Amino acid sequence: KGFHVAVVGATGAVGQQMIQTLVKENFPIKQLSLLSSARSAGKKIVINGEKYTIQEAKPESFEGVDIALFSAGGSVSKELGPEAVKRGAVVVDNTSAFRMDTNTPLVVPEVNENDLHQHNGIIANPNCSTIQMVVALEPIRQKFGLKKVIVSTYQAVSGAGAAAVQELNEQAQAILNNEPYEAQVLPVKSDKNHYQIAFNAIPQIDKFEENGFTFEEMKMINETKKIMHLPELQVSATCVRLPVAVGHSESVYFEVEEEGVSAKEIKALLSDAPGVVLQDDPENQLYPMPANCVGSNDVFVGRIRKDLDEDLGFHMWVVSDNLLKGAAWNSVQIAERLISLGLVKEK
Ligand code: 11C
Repeated sequence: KGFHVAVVGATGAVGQQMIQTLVKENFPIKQLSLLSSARSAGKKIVINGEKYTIQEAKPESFEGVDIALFSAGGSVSKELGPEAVKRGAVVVDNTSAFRMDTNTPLVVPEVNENDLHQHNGIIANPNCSTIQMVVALEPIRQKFGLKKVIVSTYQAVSGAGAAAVQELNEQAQAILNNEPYEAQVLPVKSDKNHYQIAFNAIPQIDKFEENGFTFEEMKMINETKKIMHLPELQVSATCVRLPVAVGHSESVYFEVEEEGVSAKEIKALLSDAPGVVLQDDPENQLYPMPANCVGSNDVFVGRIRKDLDEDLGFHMWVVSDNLLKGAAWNSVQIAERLISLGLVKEK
């Protein structure tokens, strides 16, 4: 009894976390198919004492699959997502392939779970930096309205994959040893230039668009409007990569619609919000930091304060494990909600 679940991209940074999350959450699994590119096929991994061989992902791999979690890059999702749907699977896709399609729901359960009812076989999992921000903003929107958001991010290298984490580690070691090290992965593997990330900060995540924003910044802008159902919301983002392995941080400035709201009211709201942990006690130097958030499914919020000039404006600091709430946990959480809502059935 249970579901036939497939993980596509099983050897990647997010895929590994998806498998661990399925196990940790006791997901009702009848059969687990671990799929990847041909390059990683044949690798063996042990889960709960049971040995699994990674198979190459092909259209036929999805025969009998109920739920397919994809995190193997946009082109794999574009090619194989519809093949999985054709064979009766519901796809939760953690790439940007379908996020902005009008007939694909883009879901963060704490914010827009009801959108799951509109799915046509594929549900998109948003970008990690968007997810943690909207989890923190949604309770504020519900109570006080939301007019404007300006976010600056401090993002971990694991967002760019396992190779980027390796680059940071090796490069830091090389620099400390006074040895040469040629960057090849960051800021963007497929872009022209590569820069040192160790002991540095790089204001480029993903490639630049013609408007001067990067694709990561545009994802934060467009996805936030879609998830929150606020097409008119003013959003702007600056995304920066830091030499942190796991855990994205964000400085978020937002303006509410209601006048006269206090920081105390925002704190009270967030102390009780789903998926949020409030860590805000400046007197005792309590605020969220990535090193303390790794391994948790929650979104941590602190440094909440009212702007000194703008009555509607507030600042907050938002941190979360980008591989969990930003990716694997949000995907598994979507799958859990699909089951609870009766939107996916065992075959
Ligand atoms: C990063 N946010 O930190 C990216 C990774 O669209 O799911 C996630 C890419 C995505 O580099």
